[in-house]
Amino acid sequence: MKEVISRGAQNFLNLSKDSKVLVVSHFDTDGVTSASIICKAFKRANINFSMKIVKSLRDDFVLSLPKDRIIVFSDLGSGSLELFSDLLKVFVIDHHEIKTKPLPNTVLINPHLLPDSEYEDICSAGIAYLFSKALSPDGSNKDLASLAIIGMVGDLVKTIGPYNNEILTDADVIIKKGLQIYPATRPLNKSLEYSSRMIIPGVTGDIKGVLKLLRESGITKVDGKFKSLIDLDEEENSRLITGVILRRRGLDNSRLIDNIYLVKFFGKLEDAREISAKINACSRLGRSDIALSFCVGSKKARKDSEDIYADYKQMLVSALRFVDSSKDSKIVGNDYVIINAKDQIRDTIIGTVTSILSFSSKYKEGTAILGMSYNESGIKVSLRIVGNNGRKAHKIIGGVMKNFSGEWGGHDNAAGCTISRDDEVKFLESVKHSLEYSELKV
Ligand SMILES: [Mn+2]
Repeated sequence: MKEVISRGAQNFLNLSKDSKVLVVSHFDTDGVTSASIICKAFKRANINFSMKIVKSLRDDFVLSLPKDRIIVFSDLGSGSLELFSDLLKVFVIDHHEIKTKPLPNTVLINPHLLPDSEYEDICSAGIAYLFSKALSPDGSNKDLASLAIIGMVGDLVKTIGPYNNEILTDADVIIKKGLQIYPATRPLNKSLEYSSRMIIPGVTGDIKGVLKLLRESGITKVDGKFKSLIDLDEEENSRLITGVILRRRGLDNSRLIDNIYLVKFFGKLEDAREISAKINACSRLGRSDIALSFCVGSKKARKDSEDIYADYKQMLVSALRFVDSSKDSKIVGNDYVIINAKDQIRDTIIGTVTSILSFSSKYKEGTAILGMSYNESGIKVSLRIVGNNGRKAHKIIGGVMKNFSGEWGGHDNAAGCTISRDDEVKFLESVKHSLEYSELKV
């Protein structure tokens, strides 16, 4: 792949002298950080380009792309290779599944091209970084490695091989092992209260419980403020871990302690997960433009992203409250819950809402949580499976979607699809049947 990257970069530099470039990137953290790396590297190389950030790569969008430009896709494109035949020249920087062979006009840079024995899960921002490094061999793009780390954290990359190691070595990053609450760089009372990724019963969302846990762990205020996770000494840290484990008895604690990536951002040490969460919030509320400006270093965008992030958290709280209180929009089965939120929860956050519910201690292992929200043209459906009991989300959605038209995709624990609004009732019946049937098999 080294070869493919360096040849691709040379090829790109030659071709972009004579043609304009359009970059199309995905709107999640990995996509936006990829776009920001590409943006900075292209500016430095004096490349004439414009940029579009999209929620998904729709066929009609691909077919409407200008035919006289070089198109660079990042964090998407590998599933649409056969649609590029009318385009001038295409570069795909992506890590999603490759569905068909690339056409002669397409340069595909994707870790799935690595032989099985060398396969490494490199996120798109990581590949974009390696590509940017190849664009200027003098090393002037090395500062972009930190953005790749944010993409890596956003996409929960787990396998670290030679490529990811190269990125980690180049980046200005500090890696610490610690409790998976975040941000690790802010006062603990806040990160414990809002720790939606790792629910601590009696603590998450409960400020009294938070203070009790801190008191028990012997963590006190210094200058009126609680220490942050990364500032704890060893003893405080181990007492806190004990307190958390006691409260999470019976829950899956295998990922309780994991790597925490700290990167320099705007001159300050930040928890990569928090930057990722901010980017994500901007994109989900339709402001990927702000997320991108934030990543390339705009102070104004940094402030704006902060405000959007606050709104976003508020929106999630209201959405969860809606799920809790609304009776007519919920169907509760033995091993499944269906939330048909219609227009009460935004389509861009329904996936996050079902994820939070699946991480909470509310539902038992194996429960299928299905959320449905209206979007501009149809209904967005998200399915999550609590824990890991062998029930496969993508199999359930894939099975149901045999009888409906619309895009779908996913993996073991999470899957989703979009359907037409006319199919709402029929889909509900069909998915209910499938969830009841799939629970019988378990
Ligand atoms: Mn990605």
